[in-house]
Amino acid sequence: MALPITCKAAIAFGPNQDVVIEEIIVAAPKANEVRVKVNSTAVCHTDLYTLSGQDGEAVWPCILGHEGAGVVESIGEGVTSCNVGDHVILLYIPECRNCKFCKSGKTNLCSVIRVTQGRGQMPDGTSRFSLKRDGTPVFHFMGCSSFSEYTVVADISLAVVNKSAPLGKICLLGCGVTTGYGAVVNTAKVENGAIAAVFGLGAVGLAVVAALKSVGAKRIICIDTNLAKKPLAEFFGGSAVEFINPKTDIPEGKSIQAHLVEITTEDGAGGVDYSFECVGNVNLMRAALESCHKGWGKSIIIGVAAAGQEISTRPFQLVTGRSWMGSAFGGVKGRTELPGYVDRYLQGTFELDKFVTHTYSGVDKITDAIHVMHDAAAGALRPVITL
Ligand code: NAD
Ligand code: DAO
Ligand code: ZN
Repeated sequence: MALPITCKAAIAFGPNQDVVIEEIIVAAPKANEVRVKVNSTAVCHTDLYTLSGQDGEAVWPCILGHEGAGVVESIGEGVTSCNVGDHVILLYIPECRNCKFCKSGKTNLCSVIRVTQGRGQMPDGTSRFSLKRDGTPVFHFMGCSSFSEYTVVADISLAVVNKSAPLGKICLLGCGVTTGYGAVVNTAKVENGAIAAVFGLGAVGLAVVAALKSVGAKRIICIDTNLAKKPLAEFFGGSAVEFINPKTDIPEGKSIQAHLVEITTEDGAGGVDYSFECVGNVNLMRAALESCHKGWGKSIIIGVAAAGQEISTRPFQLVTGRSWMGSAFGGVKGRTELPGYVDRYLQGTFELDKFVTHTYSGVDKITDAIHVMHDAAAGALRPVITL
């Protein structure tokens, strides 16, 4: 029988405050739960977004972090999908293989623990975390809480992967890189020879660029307000990349969508075949949709906008054959598909290393890693903290 563990974690006490490193008690896993010794975690823009108070669903105090990988330390009653010592990637979209969503064959949005996960709880409605100093319960985050030396997750929220893969790299498969890649191959289903536009070149947008290259896109038009992203786009997308800084490269008074339609016009009509919004800005979402070609253009929303924001366009944009779609975790079913992504990384056919721009050691450094994500000049894609 597993006992409670005392360890350190980064606690988010409320919006717009630095996380605080505290000792916590991590309870033993209950039935169908797994306790994981977190080896590595990255910081994703979504952690910052929650910490900034824009996420209406956040519950405080909580332990953030959702791009994590580690080793199974103990398992609760009834767990058959993993064993102590297995190497795992944490999943913020679980895969139960049994709910209406999982069985539909149409989506990766398993919903069996959605309600409690959204409340920062384990599936039984309670938390496994508490502050050591006074016993205050601490909420979970996105079913993962990887900013802790140990975490407890539902057994359906783990992908068991090849033990020879470096956990400090494959933790990235828990969110941003998989999301960008999956949005191209699963959601948009981009074909060889396509013309695509990518708005925003963080880790998500650059993963979109890499995937577009891998499927043979003919033109990959990358839009970012930070010129420093140009060489990165060229690294991931090669010679198909064209870079546009909307602040400097577009004539005064002209919209980015008008510019994109103009530079892609052939036989009297223009627009990209596919566009991807990877920022979380509703104005860019509109621009991305309106950059699409009449008759067939597909625009995929990946960025997460602040709570309460709305998108708009003229409905005639859709009547005339453009599609507006969204993608969560790239449509990827984590337990089934992530082991294959890890194997492709090990074979050298899937890029992860270049996304790791900063490395830190120890849970105390999570604050530094969060700060580096806020510092545009640092050019951070993903800081990875080895716990
Ligand atoms: P990031 O902050 O690292 O990257 C955003 C990029 O957008 C930066 O390069 C920035 O310079 C650029 N940018 C900002 N404003 C711009 C503008 N007006 N025009 C052009 N470029 C602009 O973020 P990230 O980690 O790559 O995440 C991107 C978005 O995707 C976030 O909103 C995140 O929450 C979301 N996300 C969604 C999913 C999903 O499953 N749908 C998964 C992971 C992340
Ligand atoms: O099933 O209703 C649901 C929600 C599932 C979570 C999807 C979240 C996707 C985007 C969040 C960004 C992740 C970092
Ligand atoms: Zn399910």
